[in-house]
Amino acid sequence: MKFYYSPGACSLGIHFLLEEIGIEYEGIAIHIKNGDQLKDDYLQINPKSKVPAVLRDDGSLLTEFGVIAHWLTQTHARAQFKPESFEQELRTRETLDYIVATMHMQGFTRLLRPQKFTPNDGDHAWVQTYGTDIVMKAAGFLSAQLGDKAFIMGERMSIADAALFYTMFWGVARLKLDLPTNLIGYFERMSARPAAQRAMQLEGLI
Ligand SMILES: N[C@@H](CCC(=O)N[C@@H](CS)C(=O)NCC(=O)O)C(=O)O
Repeated sequence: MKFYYSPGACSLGIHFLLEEIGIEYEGIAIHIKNGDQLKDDYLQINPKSKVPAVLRDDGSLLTEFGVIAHWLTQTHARAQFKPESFEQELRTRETLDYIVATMHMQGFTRLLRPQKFTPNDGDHAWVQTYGTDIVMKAAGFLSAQLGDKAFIMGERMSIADAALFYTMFWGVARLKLDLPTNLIGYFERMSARPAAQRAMQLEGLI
């Protein structure tokens, strides 16, 4: 399979998952900072012009973080990531979707790319403050859910950890936000895992 990512983008969570599961894949960097996602070569592969994306061996493309994570774990690591019950599966997906759709898309995007939300440079600080509020509110919920557990859904890793890992890479490592201490500790533990180290090295982040 071919895996399309941009260094340090949300695709880092899928990169981490690929390394954690230990699947063979070809990683292809699409540099968002150079606008590679909008160039014809990539648009022919993924007209949505986003990463992450996975081109499967049957030639079909999968997009959307949660869907890619779900497919990877179901097809390549079923036992390791098998939810204990349907309720646990639902709660895992609820957590992942909250991290990606709210914390990332609504919060971090405002913080990191305020220009996407206003044509006026003078409004950037306001947009970023609003984004920070969204991130911190989400961090409060996630901190309470994590408590002193090893992973966000309990003592076993789940696909929601792939999402929490990349958002904490932004919040802790990149932006150094004043986040709850258990989330900072979580990021330190997760980023020390060999799979996280490999993913970050491959993306040139460490
Ligand atoms: N809904 C998509 C969102 C992915 C997304 O927003 N990716 C960003 C990088 S973190 C991207 O490709 N941005 C390129 C752009 O906006 O032009 C998903 O869940 O995978």
